[in-house]
Amino acid sequence: MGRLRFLTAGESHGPTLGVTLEGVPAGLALSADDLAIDLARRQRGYGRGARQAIEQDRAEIVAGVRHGLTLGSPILLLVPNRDWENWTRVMQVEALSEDEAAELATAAADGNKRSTPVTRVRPGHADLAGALKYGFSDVRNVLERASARETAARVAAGGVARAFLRELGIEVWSFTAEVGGVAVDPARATRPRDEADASPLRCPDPEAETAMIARIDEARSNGDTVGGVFEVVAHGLPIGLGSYVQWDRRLDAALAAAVMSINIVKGVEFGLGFEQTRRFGSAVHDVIEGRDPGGRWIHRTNNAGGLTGGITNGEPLVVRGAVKPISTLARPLASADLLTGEAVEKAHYERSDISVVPAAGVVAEAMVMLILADAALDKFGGDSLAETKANAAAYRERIRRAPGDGDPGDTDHAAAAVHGLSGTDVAGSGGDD
Ligand code: EPS
Repeated sequence: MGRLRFLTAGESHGPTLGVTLEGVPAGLALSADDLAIDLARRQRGYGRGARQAIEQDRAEIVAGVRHGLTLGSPILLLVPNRDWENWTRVMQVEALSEDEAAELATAAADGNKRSTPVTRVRPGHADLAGALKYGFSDVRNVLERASARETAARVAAGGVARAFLRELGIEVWSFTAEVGGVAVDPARATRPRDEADASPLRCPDPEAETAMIARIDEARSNGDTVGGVFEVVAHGLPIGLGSYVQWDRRLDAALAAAVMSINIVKGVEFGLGFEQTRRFGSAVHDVIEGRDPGGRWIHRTNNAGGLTGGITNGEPLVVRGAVKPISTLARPLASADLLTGEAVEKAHYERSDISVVPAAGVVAEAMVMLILADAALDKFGGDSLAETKANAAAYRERIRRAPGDGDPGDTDHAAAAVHGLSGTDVAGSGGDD
């Protein structure tokens, strides 16, 4: 990310999560209520765990906004952990006094799980590698940050990106495409977007959703967990975000990294994805039908998922993420003890979710929106929203016309012929020196 940057902080049971977001232009209307919508969507979904009954995530805007408008300065958002009040001693920021350490030790000896150092590492979690890497003897020091609770901060930041992208006519949403091997059938995906979003699994296919719920119930009754696939879709993207000229400017690469960074995601695909490898080229590539009277370029299909050569091609962006089953199991797998190195019958368990595919989709929306906002700022610049919007509008107007029709934005030889200039002169005329 270049123009838009963000970093989160916070432990799952610490006082608060936080995120600093820098690069948002001045003049964007923003309120805590706007951000609360996606935060609530992230908490929902059939198969979520008991923690979500404790939390009511809300981001407090503590910097970067004045009188409801962004200032162009870093935006700081805080999402307090309500559960913190149950963990104040275990997660205390200050060094423990002798009395406090003794109090924790006594609680642990009395069987209080929270107060007991975690040493039975969970297969599939960051526990073992994290503890060894950082030299911890209590895995809590790892799991508090490795927990997907951190994604609430990302969703808060994603809400800012959503407000910005809306100003540019770009909308992003997601749905649950698969749970435990049960997939949405596009022919039965009849629910309109709002209805799908409000359904238990945020799923457009009611029949598939019923079968997905049965898979989650099956997992729950076996003390198990189950994964799936989400799909994120972005509409309203102009042709030309990202670039083919350098590896780190390819938008598909940035999006894949962003989605892959979500704790539970194990794979990312665009459009037809891996299915492309099983077909001939003639059954994969999207025939270009030409420009419609409104100046929009039409592809017959969207197998590429809205990106060709690392650049948006004007079709909807379609990104899917593979969600692994959560690694904290109510019926824990066998594992080993970090301190003794010996096998134990059961890994650590406190509480967990059974399935988080709908929530992971909301987090992926946030990550996609942050990357798209960065790409839009890279393309259109602007220190104020008005400036960004004017630049974006001028660009959209230009690409509605054919290259070579004399538009000052054109730089190729056809344009040079119209202007009666040499290629060299045109290249020079496009610069601002
Ligand atoms: C999460 C909060 C966590 C977990 C979950 C994500 O809360 P707690 O640990 O207090 O139950 O429910 O984290 C994991 C699935 C994990 O493996 O770490 C949340 O708010 O999303």
